[in-house]
Amino acid sequence: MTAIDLRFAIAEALERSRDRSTRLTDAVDDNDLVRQHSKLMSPLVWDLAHIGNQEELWLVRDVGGRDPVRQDIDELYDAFQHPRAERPALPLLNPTEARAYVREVRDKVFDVLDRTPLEGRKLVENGFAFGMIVQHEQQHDETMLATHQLRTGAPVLHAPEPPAASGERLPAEVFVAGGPFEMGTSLEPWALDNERPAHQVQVDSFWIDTVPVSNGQYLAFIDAGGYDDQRWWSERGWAYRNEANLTAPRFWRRDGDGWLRTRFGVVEPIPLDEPVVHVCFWEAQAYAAWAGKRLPTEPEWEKAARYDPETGRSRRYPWGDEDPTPEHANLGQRHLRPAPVGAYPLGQSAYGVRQLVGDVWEWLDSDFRPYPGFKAFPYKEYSEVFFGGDYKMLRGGSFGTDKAAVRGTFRNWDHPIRRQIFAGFRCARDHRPD
Ligand code: AVJ
Ligand code: FE
Repeated sequence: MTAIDLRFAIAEALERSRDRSTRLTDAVDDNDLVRQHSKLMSPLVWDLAHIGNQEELWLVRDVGGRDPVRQDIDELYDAFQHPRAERPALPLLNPTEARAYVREVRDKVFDVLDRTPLEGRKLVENGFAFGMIVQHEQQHDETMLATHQLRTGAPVLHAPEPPAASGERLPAEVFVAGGPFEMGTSLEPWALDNERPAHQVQVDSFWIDTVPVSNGQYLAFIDAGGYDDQRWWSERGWAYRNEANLTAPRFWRRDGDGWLRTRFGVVEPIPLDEPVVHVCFWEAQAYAAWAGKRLPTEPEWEKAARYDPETGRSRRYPWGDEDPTPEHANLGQRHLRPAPVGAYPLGQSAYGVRQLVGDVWEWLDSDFRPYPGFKAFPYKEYSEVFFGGDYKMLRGGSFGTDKAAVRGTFRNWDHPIRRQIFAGFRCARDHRPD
């Protein structure tokens, strides 16, 4: 890519993320922007100014070497200074001020982008710092989308329906032969520190589901009394099931003999063929045990997603090396729900596994740890401070993840009890030749 093409691609990605932040914050009134819709989330106006503040810190001050725009507010928007529950009580910028702030920062960033050579310094090589900030904004946009899902009231977001299932009869699972594969990346220019470096990993033979677990399958687990049967739950999972009195995915409620769910303000019957979403790790793990299976590990997921057994190479995405298009995956909030299981035939992996990228994040039975040779870059607070904590891995992105913020190597993590994120799962099992 030439320097001009790279600058153009950066500008396009910056604008796409800002259009999305604007849509998510303009959809509600000022009252709604400053309110806390859930203790788990920040007020939307905090996310907006925090997006601007990170952009100011990295692109205006560090990359651009410019004077601060608003040094006085750094502390308010430092996620490590104030837990989410405290944020509404802070003297935050009001919606008008926050909008003016992100605009002012962005104007300076476009000027920095025009004048900074995108080489010579690791932080800017291949536009990395700009890519990091694009991903940061998109990550917060997905968080804001989750806040929208938690708010009550009439629908304010609208989008067309996702594509239908392809209608083919797919095998329930595929076999992945044991052997080494290359996990992670040393080449992907905008990959974040925890995805690096590329390294060989030995994976034993396993089977993995062709598609994510559907609402219909999950309902069978509920109907079989799965929530009341301790056999399927791990010790911590059972304790949390009891503490939180879990009986169904978040946002579901009983309606006579059936169930309804609320999705961005719309109350609707549960679509049986759609991947289940808004379950925590413990629920995913219990379902898998009930089904006689288990959750995949992170190396298994990445091998099923990236490895091409014909060439022995790991691809950038399940379908190959091309960037995602709307035909490959349900990404970018183009739709406000996952597509039915079996959709996106063009997005399948070399093994024929579908919907690994997009639709729902997938819970995995792996903890968040660094790869061998990991180096924090450019700051420890993105990944390093979370290694070894009480987190489970999530892969593949959801319908609310932008294409800039997910890849075959992209690693996400969250506490195993979290249910407001757009996470589901698929199952795997050991290969037992006999
Ligand atoms: C990587 C999605 C877990 O949103 O908590 C945003 C990303 N880090 N701002 C999060 C992040 C700093 C992070 N996750
Ligand atoms: Fe952040």
